[in-house]
Amino acid sequence: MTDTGHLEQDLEALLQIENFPPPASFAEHARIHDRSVHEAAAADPVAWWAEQAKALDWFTEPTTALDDSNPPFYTWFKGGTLNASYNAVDRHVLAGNGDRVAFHWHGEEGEQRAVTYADLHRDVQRAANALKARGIGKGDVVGIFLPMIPEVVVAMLACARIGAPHNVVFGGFSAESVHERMEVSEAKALITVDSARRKGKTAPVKTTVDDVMGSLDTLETIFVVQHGGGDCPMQDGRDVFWGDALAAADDECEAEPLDAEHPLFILYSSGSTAKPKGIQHTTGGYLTGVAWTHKHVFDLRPEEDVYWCSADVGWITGHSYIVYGPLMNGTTSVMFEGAPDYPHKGIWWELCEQYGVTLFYTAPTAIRACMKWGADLPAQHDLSKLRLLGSVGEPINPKAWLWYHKVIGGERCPIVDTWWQTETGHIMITTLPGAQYGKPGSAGTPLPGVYAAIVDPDSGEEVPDGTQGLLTLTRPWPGMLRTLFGDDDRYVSTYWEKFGPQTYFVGDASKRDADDGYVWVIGRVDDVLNVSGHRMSTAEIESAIVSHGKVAESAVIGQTDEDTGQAVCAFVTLEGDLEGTPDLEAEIREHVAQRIGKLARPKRIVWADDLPKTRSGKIMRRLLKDIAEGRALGDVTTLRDPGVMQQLQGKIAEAQ
Ligand code: 6R9
Repeated sequence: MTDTGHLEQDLEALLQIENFPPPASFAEHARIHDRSVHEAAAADPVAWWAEQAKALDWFTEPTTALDDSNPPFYTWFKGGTLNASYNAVDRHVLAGNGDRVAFHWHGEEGEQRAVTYADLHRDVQRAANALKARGIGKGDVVGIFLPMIPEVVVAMLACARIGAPHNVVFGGFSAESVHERMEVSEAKALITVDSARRKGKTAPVKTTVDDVMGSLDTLETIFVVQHGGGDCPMQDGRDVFWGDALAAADDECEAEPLDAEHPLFILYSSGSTAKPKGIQHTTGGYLTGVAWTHKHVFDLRPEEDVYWCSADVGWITGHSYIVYGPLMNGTTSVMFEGAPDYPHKGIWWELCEQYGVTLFYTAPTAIRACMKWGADLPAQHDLSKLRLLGSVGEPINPKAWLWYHKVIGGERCPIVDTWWQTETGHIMITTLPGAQYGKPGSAGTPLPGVYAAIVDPDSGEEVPDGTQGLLTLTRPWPGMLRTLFGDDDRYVSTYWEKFGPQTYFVGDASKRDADDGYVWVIGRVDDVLNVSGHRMSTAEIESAIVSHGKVAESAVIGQTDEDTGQAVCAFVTLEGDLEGTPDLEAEIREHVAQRIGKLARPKRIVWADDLPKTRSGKIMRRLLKDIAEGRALGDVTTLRDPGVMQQLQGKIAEAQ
């Protein structure tokens, strides 16, 4: 029998196992061995979190842990002042750890840079002074649109040092998305790059940003990091090379003492309307949450471990578990510029071997891609240093969990499946790896200090164990978002109206096992898609499609997809009697890439003469999903014109 045959058989056998207790070799040395931490937190959650806040260096100690007098506008650690960049860098240098590597950066073409805490300390101070020199100060929003290079960390920490909230936009988004996010956040400066490298090709970034940025008068400065090379026109008075600005800047910049509630950053995320939400996080609570979870969920030993989170800094996972969590704890991390399949499909495992990675954190979609590429690629590398694996972004199917466990983890690494959101700031539901078993497909239990309930959508009452309901969080936690940038009303209506100001509405369906309280997160209940662990809004993609001149109407659904979890499938009706053609399909896909970014391009476009609508004119996306996924149709009698469905079914049959 082939090796693949053996592996299939082994995985089938593992599928029979329900629980995977921490391997003895791991549990012996783990930071936490039992559930006593959960119990200690339950005795007084607020006091317990206040205790964890002591892991940070405060300039002034907080006086009140939680102020819940005006729900849902909760505040944490009032009276305290601190600085995120001081906690990320200065205190490690002051403790004599300046020579410790913060990031082993690995470039696409194999370049290597070891960035120490002392390097960060120097560059962050210079960068902070460079920002100040351009009139940027406390409270001014600074946009960051950079690839995975060490400068992105320096830029974020420099903003934090002077109290300028950063607004990072994922490098895969289009220039138009950057423009929109800079406009709505009234950004005063943008830090971007000349060009970005992707799989051996170099794409201009600065020139595309220039094409759309002209009309923004709040934006006074564009800093340009020179990285990918190529032509880079600079506008007099507005544009400055990052390297020149740092070289000209003074190398000392005291970290500004900031109120615990001072906004550290805003990060735009997709919601159920076309307008992205500016999720706003603060300093004291957020840092407490990311520091505790990073240390205990990953069982981190900063002196020994080499940690790698494969996300992009442009997402919340990057903010919390590439930048702030790891740096709070003085971690040595790997940062990789490139894609998982460039220069070859074994590059991740090559890097794990090369840098001696011990803790590895990635997304199910990446694991599924690696499964496809075959177990012989990781087998070519020595992965024996790995001792813990993590997963985030979407539910992990048991088969992928087991493959990860067996092929990457060599059956000796616990897997932490971490459930959380941009809004929650840090991990909320998972297992503490030395204390709880892993159960493939279930994230685990709420962490100490975190409280969840699964409720009936109508009554808001808790559903019995084993029954599907809506996931809610029932107590405030320090890393929670504080509002949506400039839009308190939308903050309240999105998260706190459905079940009242004490119950945070998550937007995910879930169920809980009776015997051990493990939570299974099933997926979104709103019009939010999850493609390769990236959150996107159906409304946002629809409005991009409809803005194409030949399109009359569009409905977007997330079609279940073997590789990416969900894939964007768009039903499109055209203007007049235009006919759908492959060229037009390509045009629409390109149009969406322009408007939002490549990641939002529909994988599939279905030409429709009409869309199924209720009598009140609402598009029935549920029916479209049934059609796209080849299911029998449910009740169509509420439709204004049930004939539409037959026509669509005919189209789908034709295409297959
Ligand atoms: C961190 C992050 C949040 C949504 C969330 C849920 C899904 C994330 C998950 C998971 C099942 C996990 N999600 N982690 N579902 N198991 N371990 O991904 O933030 O981009 O805001 O997405 O992702 O649906 O509500 P974000």
